[in-house]
Amino acid sequence: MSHDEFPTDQPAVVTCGLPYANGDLHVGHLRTYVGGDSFARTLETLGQETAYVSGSDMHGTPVAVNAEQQGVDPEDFALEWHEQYAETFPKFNVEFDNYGHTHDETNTELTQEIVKTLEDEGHIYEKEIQVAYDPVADDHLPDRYVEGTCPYCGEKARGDECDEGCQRHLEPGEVEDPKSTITGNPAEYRERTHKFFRVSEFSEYLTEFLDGLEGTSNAQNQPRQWIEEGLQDWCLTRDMDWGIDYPGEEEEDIVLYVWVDAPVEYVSSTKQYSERVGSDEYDWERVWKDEGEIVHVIGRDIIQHHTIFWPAMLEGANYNAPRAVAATGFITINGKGLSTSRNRAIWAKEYLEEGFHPDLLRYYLMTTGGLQQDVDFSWDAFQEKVNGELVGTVGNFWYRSLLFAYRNYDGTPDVGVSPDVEDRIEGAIGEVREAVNDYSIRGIGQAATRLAQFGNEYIQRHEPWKLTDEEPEKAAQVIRDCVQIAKAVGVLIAPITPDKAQALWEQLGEDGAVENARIEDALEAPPRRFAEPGELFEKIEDERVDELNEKLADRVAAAGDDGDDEEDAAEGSETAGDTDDDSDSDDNDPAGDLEPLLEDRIGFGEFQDLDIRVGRIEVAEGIEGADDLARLEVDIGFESRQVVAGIKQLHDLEELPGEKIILLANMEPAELFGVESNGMILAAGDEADLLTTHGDADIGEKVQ
Ligand code: B3M
Ligand code: ZN
Repeated sequence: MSHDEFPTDQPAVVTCGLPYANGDLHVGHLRTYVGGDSFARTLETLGQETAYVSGSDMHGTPVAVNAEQQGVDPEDFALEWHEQYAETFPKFNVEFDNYGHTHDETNTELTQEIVKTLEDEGHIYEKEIQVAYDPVADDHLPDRYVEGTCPYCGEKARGDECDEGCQRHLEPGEVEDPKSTITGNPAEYRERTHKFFRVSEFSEYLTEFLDGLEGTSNAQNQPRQWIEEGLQDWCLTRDMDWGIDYPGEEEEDIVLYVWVDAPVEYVSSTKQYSERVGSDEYDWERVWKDEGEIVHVIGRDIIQHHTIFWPAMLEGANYNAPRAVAATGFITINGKGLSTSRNRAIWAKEYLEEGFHPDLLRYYLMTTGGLQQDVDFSWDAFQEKVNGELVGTVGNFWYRSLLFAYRNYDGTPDVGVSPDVEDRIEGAIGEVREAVNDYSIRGIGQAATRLAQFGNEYIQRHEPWKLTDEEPEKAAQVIRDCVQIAKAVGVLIAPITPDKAQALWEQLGEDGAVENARIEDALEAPPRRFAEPGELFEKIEDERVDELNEKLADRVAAAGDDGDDEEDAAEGSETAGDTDDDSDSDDNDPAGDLEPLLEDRIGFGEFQDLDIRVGRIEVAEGIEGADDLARLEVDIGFESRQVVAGIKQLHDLEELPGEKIILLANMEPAELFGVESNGMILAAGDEADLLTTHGDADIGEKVQ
């Protein structure tokens, strides 16, 4: 690895955390895979030799538990999901150079080889430890087969991770009050011999490694604390039969811990790519054993694995060290944690079935928050982003400049680009370079959108339509500039919205694929002639958003609150940014799972448009057929309002009459389960803590 700015002379590999092959993909996954894809594509436009790889994570209890629940063989189960993932990613323009899986021969061999090297180098030893055991099921209970309390933060935890609390990796035997997830019985601890990796001996190496590590700040900083607290050695084996055998111990009923073979797939997948294209074109060994630039894009819940265990393994086995770890934040849906069991998720399949173009979601996910921030998805915000930035700014600029050029000049006017416009485009290219080196994918998108915004202002300011007759040369110049800006926006935005950029490319009469263009091509003249352009983005109408919101609300309501946590615990599809709504904030991240603050400020006038009143609940009762909804009658001074609120499970309805609450009174009426709602009760937190006043504010008073 070098520490030169991208592009460097060494080949790069961008990897993405492997999804466990155990359930449908959703927007939480997509955020990370689209992130890696956009980043790798941008590196390529900068001229950096890059491979983008990942694969399905087939082993471990996340797969075994789910397969067992369905009564199927874990291999068949995982392979089926793997195939589905391999088909789904390209539908979102996530184009891996290689997408493998951890159970194939390449990964099995390479994992065993690496473990063997670690052993030969003296980094592995055997130790007797206490492992959880279910006496009723007569089985050992590795990882997700056992649940209990985290010894560090006291939250409910899985056998190998504190998924709902401090997010620490837990070693076998650590979880307190262990309970079997197979039978629900208390687990016993029994003595077993296991293999350990001397991670503790790498503390100094890792401290230095972290000093040079690039990526997001959470990945650079969190591990320092773990090192300061003292690193524990890492148990490499598990008592189960689904997984990769410990080398030389094929007969034993233990396998390697899933987190040993999973990251090795990054290497295996790169190797498979090399073998396919030939090592002259891309040499995996140069990347992984010598001097390549390794960039890991992951969900923030697996930082410890990528900044402690994995770099120690690489170092111990004489491999190259990662250059960067970029950890993405989580996704919330309408401000609440994405929860697969509660069906509060936007599923990949569902999104496509709704007929939206994948590039719209890509743009939304990549530009809504910084990589490491949590991003909220709502259909309203999606509509706003698409209509405002893609339709209103980018699409509008593309269409109006190309149409004007086509109608008046049959294509690109035959003059050179103005120097100040060239400068502006160069500035945007500089912004993209900077963003890549900051691992800011949002910065890449923003550079493109801002350039389109500049284009719109430019055309508006110069009003070429007024110049065509009187000052034809000036008009031609303005349009020539705009066509160049349009092309530049296309080149810059291509890593984020590849299909849409390709469509523009074709409208401009360019040959080949925009994905093969280099960033400097943004300054190259487009072909002299092109055909009549069409509009590339379409507005999303309000009715469509209403419909989508309703579908989502109904689906979440139908899943009810009985979408049990146990199912969540076994689902394990939290690769790359899924979180359950009841997981607490990360100790090291003050913002934790809080919805990110909005950057857009509003004026006082806009606040005044909200008619927020003090009210008093008079009646509170359940709504038939709706698990979560309550019908309330609220006195707001002038009148009594009927309001539907999703608080049935969270409050004792009988206790509510008489409570003072705060109501948004001029909310558009909505009908839920046949009951009209005429306002919105304000509440905060997962338990719908109802807002109120504490002094003399009268019923009906306006909140200001
Ligand atoms: N399969 C998913 C997760 O824990 C896990 C990632 C492996 S990356 C090497 O988020
Ligand atoms: Zn914990």
